[in-house]
Amino acid sequence: MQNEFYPFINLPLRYPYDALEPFIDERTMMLHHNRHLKTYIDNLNRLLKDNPRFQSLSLGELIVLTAGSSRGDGRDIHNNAGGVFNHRFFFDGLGPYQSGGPRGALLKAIEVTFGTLESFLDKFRSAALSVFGSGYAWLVYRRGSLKIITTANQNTPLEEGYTPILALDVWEHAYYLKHYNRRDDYISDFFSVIDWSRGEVNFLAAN
Ligand code: MN3
Repeated sequence: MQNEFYPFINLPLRYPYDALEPFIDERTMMLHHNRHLKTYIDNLNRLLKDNPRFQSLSLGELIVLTAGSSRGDGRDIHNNAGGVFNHRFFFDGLGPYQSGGPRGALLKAIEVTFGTLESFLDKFRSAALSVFGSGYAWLVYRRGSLKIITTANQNTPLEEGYTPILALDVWEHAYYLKHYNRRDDYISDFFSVIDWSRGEVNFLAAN
């Protein structure tokens, strides 16, 4: 990922806003990237401008260093840096519809951990549905094994020592325009636009 250091900029997506149609609509992608993510980036830059001692830290270092801050700029830096990391990671893992699922080493690891790809997708769906309020479902890797976890709000797997492989944003803004409150339908659409080649790259880098 580029632009890991202050000042942060809202990098363009790897694909046009309408590339995920009809699964994720153009307007949702535009607002999600150009309003929601942009706001986290602007807030983070403003906070770091006021806290120069943090300016030399990478995005990941900022998240880990401020984890557990319950108030003040530390908490705000954590929330906004998490918002930047999580959205970038989520968007980067999507792509135009492809019929293929995971392949190679990642498919093998999924089958070892979850039995079958279908079983993994079922468990991932359940985890994503279980997030109360706002947050994310993740496929993560640590010490040789895969795991499904959820994080609340803009917390990230990084502060828990996990390497993320795949992310799903289940904040309502990610699906409300198309699906209203039906998160389950959105999860089905998400499964159609996972760019598994990105997951494979993340998995190989984590090993
Ligand atoms: Mn979001």
